Amino acid sequence: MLIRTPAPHEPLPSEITPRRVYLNRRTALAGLGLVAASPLALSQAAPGGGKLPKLPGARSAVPGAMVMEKVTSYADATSYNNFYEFGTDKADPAQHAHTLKTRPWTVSIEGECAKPGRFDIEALLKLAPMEERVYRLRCVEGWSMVIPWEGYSLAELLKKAEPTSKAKYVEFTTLADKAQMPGVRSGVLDWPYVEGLRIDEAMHPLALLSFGMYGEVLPNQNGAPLRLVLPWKYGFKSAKSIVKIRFVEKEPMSSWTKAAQQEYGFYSNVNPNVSHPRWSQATERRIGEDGLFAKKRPTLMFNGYEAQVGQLYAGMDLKKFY
Ligand SMILES: Nc1nc2c(c(=O)[nH]1)N[C@H]1C(S)=C(S)[C@@H](COP(=O)(O)O)O[C@H]1N2
Ligand SMILES: [Mo]
Repeated sequence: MLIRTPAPHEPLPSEITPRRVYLNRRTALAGLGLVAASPLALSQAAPGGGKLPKLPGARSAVPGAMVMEKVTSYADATSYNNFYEFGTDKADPAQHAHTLKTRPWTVSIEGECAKPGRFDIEALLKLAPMEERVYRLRCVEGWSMVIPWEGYSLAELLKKAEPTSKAKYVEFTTLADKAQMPGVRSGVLDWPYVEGLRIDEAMHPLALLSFGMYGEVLPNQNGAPLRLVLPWKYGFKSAKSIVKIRFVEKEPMSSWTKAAQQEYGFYSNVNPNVSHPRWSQATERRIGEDGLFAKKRPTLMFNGYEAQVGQLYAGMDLKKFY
C-alpha cells in the first residue's frame, strides 16, 4: 500500500527492493549471524511451518473456492507481508508480530442487527465447519500469491446477528494497540485500520472469514486470530486481526480511502483496466516466481473471480466506482 503524502517509511514502487536482492541480502545477513531463525529458513516442502497448532479444513465446495494454481510457499506467504500495525517494510510483520496477543480475543458485532453481541474466538472457531479454500490474493502494489486458507464464509457469522433492512454496509475494525503493535505509534495511517463492504459483497459465499492457512492457525503476521480474505478485491480490503463488525446504513470510510481518496476507492475490485493514478494494474508478479527469467502475469478482471462475483456489480461504472 502506498500513499501520496510522503510518509517516513513509505517506499515508492521504484524503491522497493527486488525480491531476489532482498532474499540474497537476508541470506548474506544470516551467514553473518545477523538474522535469527527466520521463516525463510523453514522447509519449502512442508505444507505449513509445523510450529503452530494444526487447523485442518475440509476441501470447500463453494464455486470458485479452489484455484488450481501452484501454491505460494509457506515461507514466502509468512515473510513478505503488509500489516502496517507492525511496520511498513514487507519484512516487518514477520519480525515484530510476535508481540500480538491473540488470546483472549473477542469480536463485537454492533449496529443495524437484531442480535448484536460479543463472540469469543473459541466460539467463532466452532461456529461453522472449517473449510480449506485456495485463493489468489492480489495486492494493489502489483504482486500476488496463491494461499490455502482455513475458514468459513463470512455470511455464516453475519447471518447469526440478523442484520436489519437498514444494514446496507458492513464496517470492519481491526486491533490498534500501541503496546502490542509498534507501527500504531507511527502516523502512516489513521488507526484503527477500518475496512468496509456492501452487505451483498459481505454475504457472498467467497468472502471468507479466515482463522488459518496451510492447515495451521494463522501466523500473527497474516492477521491472527481472524481476518477477512476477499479474493476479488485488492489485498488491503482483507482486514487482519478483526475486533469489531458493525452493520451500517451508509458507506463506511476505510482507512486507505481516508489516506488517499483518489487512489483507493471503496470498492477496490481488482481491475486490470483501471490504473492506479501512479501505476498500471494490468500485470502482476507472483511472489516466488520473481527469478531472473520470471515473466509478469496479466492481472485478471475481479482477480479471476468474475464468473462468481461479476453479478454484484452489474450496471455499475467500474471506472467511477473504483
Ligand atoms: N489490519 C490490517 N490489515 C491488513 C493490512 C494492514 O496493514 N493492516 N494490509 C492489507 C494488505 S495491503 C494486504 S496486501 C493484505 C496482505 O495479507 P498477507 O500478509 O496475509 O498476504 O493484508 C491486508 N490487511
Ligand atoms: Mo496490499
